[in-house]
Amino acid sequence: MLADTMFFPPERSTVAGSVDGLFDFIYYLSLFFFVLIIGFMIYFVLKYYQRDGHTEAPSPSHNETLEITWSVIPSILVGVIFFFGFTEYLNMREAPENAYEIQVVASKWNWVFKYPNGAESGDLHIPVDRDVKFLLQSQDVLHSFYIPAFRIKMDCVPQRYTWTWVRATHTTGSGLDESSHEPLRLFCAEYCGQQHSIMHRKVFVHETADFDQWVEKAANILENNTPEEAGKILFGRKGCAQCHSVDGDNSAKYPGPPLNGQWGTERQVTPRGSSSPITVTMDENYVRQSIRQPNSEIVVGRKPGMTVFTPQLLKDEEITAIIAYLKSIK
Ligand code: HEC
Ligand SMILES: [Cu+2]
Repeated sequence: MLADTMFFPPERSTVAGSVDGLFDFIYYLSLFFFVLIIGFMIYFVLKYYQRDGHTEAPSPSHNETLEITWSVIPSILVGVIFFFGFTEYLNMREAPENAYEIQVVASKWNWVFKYPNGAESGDLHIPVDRDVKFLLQSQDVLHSFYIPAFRIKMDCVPQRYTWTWVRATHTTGSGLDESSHEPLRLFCAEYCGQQHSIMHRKVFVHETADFDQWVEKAANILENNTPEEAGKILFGRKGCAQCHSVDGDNSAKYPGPPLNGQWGTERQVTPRGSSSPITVTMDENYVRQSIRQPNSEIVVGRKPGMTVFTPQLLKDEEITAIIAYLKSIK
């Protein structure tokens, strides 16, 4: 079909087929009328243009048959589009009962996914062939939760809840090793400020058994791993990796400085409200402050823009684990 070959990734949810069907219907209908109307226009121009020896015919004032035809046919077509669009919209609005519920919290410029057992992740993980409801929230401005392969998109609105749901039809791979998956893409589809373009994440669709195992492990990162390993997982899940490279990549792709090989080194920072930089050392308290109050001191040569990680977003024990990880990366 046209929609999923030209405009979208392959269909991966139960609603994708009808969304694309309606898209294609509207597209081909428009194409048909475009060709028809332009065709008649060209034909009339050639037939009736003003030239020597051609006398102007009086312009017709009224043609009832024609007028009824051009009112009734489009009305029927618009009615058909409305019927299919509206029934599918209603289906997409209301999640089936007993859907698995994932909370989605959008913020500038991060996504957090929270699962019923307390697990949290930065990339989205869902089971295949199961209704999954997303309860959406925003901590600051309008964001929009958009997964093209599922053909779902819904705004995340500050101060209120919105929701959408999906039933994925294909897994993205098997096992818990993320490198054996070909994840789908999730985007923020509402321009939300300076770093809007980093608000994209991966979507993993698991076999049911794999998902159960994943969500169980994810709920207990700190218990099931050494602090260093837990810190590495959190660094990815909490969105740090979107803004900081750990391989020295200092390009504009990453708004924040690279964080490998920094432990114990000195840097120049400008305290808020001051114009003269001071020298600080990357140690435990500096990292903690960089996370809790990123705008209190700005690294010289950088712009403010780091997410403020409140204790709800990142617990104290999690900062400790991230510190262990930062110490370990050379
Ligand atoms: C939205 C992008 C963004 C995210 C997400 C982000 N940071 Fe940052 N970070 C920055 C920017 C930009 C700076 C430099 C400006 C400043 O000093 O605040 C920075 C600075 C830092 C610094 C000081 C670096 C130095 O060389 O002195 C540390 C440490 C740090 N971030 C750690 C983290 C950790 C840990 C996380 C995840 C919990 C994280 N950041 C998430 C953008 C981000
Ligand atoms: Cu956004």
